[in-house]
Amino acid sequence: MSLDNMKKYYYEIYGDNGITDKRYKELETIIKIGKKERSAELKKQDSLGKEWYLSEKMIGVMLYIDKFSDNLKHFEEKIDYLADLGITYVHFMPFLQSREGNNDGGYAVSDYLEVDKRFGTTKQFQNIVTKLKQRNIKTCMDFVLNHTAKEHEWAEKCRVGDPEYLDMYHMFDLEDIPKQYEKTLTEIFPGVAPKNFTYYPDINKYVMTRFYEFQWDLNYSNPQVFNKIMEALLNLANRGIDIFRLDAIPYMWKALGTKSMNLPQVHVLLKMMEMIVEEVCPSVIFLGEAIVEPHEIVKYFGSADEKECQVMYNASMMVLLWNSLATKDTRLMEKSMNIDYGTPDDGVWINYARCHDDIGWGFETGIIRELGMDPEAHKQFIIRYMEGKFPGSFARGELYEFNPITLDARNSGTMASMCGLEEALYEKHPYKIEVAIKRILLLNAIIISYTGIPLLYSGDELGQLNYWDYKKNPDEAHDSRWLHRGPMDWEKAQKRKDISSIEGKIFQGIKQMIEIRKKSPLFASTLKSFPIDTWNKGVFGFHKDNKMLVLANFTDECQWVDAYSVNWFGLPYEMTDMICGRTIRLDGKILLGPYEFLWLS
Ligand code: OTU
Repeated sequence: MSLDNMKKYYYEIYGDNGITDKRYKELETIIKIGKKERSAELKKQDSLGKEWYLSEKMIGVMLYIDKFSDNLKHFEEKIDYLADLGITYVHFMPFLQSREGNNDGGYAVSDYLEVDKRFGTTKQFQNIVTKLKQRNIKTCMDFVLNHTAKEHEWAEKCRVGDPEYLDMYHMFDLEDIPKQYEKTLTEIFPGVAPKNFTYYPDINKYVMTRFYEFQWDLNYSNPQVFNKIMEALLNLANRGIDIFRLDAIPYMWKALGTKSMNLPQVHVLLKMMEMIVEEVCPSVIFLGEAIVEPHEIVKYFGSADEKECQVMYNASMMVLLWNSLATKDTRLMEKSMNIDYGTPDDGVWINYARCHDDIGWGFETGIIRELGMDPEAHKQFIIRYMEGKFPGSFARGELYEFNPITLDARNSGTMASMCGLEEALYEKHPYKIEVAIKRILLLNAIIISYTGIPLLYSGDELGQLNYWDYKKNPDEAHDSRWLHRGPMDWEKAQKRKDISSIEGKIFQGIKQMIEIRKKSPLFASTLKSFPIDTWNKGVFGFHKDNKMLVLANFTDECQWVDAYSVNWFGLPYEMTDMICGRTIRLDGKILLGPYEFLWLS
């Protein structure tokens, strides 16, 4: 494959001039070195291509090295635990060298090539990657490419006016341009890090800082930034990384007078990146992190002949799952998930219920109105519900980025606490405990069975509760996302084999579903899911062609589903639940207990 198209794009966005010529030559050298340094073993892996990501065997877990195993050294001892659960890819949260003090959980990288000393050494990481490969577990790393820590060497050189580094960030002498930018930019962390620029009196300059003040936005309109980031990426790829989670991609390109989000140039950058990966390390894939409107998210899969990311986060499904639990009404989920935004056949969704971030309530407001509800009132309801303040709420969470003027907010909390386990344990209420476990398994049942790659958030497989102690840490107290970033409780993990324990019920329940998934091509990402109107708003249903039917009761009461609502998709007359072996006839009525789900084939 040639890189002609990449070159064409490069000159298109950087202009046809002497500087571009120079930078393009540099990039060619970076690519050449990348190819040369790729080991024979990795080249062998490359020869098998990247279709592996479509397999039903893909099951991910995301974890913080320090929270999970203290450090890399101890991580090795924990691989058995992950393998026991059935995990086939591990997403390591940011672990590269990051700044001291608050570093946004590692999202303020100060060196792209070194592992943070807090976690261990680069060599230890290398060893882990090899160990994981031996067990057929893929390695995914967070690649923070929209910004670096202000302590990164590039930023420090830029700060002192080194001409080579001057334009690597968005730095201004006067306030006029920042002011113009502010007119159209939105605030990402309006509470903890308002505004998008920071003034540094020591250098008398304004720097674009869209996230935290210490996260300086890279300037991708400078080809040197693209080159340096590609150099780092290829270097890491050659250490055996299989999946790069590309952080905050919507923000990579900035332009005055725009929201500087999802701009067309971002797509050009990603296409170029993908072309380079195809050339150097074709078995590597990109997982794009773009928590934006669904019609914008799908664009990050790229086009049929020019790919961008192979995998994207299914943020809508995540939000809709929680909405269905809180409202006991699955219509918004069914209708929203039925919208065809044009996901390409080989574009795969990461299906997840919780992750390290907050939950932002992005809904299709048109559908909410169609259902006779007011979108604003509805949002207020869900925010308060997940916080645990709405009367009758089982959830225990916190607000994130609460805006006292608009009352807008997002929510933080662990899966178990937001599914009612925290409240139930506090009340020592056996029935409530059982029901909370059922909710947890229900969410997992959907993310494991719906087309895509299920991604678990470490700790959720044991029903880990909120970590309220984060408030004692001054670097974290202001950011409620730390509520669901507590340390792994290995004592709880010990109980996972005992199915009379809460941990055992959750862990074994999830493990069983993963085992079933991995054995059946019905769960491959090539087989699409289609949500169904079950004529019962409490029950979510979907089918996969005429081969599989899933029914899931999102209420705490028994529900009947009229088989006629689902039996006209060419499904067989008699189907068996893959989980408990129950046989269901698709005539008459199907009874589902509280939060019960059926995987029928
Ligand atoms: C990401 O999230 C990470 O997931 C966060 O943990 C980081 O703090 C952040 O980037 C900065 O590196 O706004 O609320 O559309 O939603 O990039 C989380 C993408 C975020 C953004 C996303 C960002």
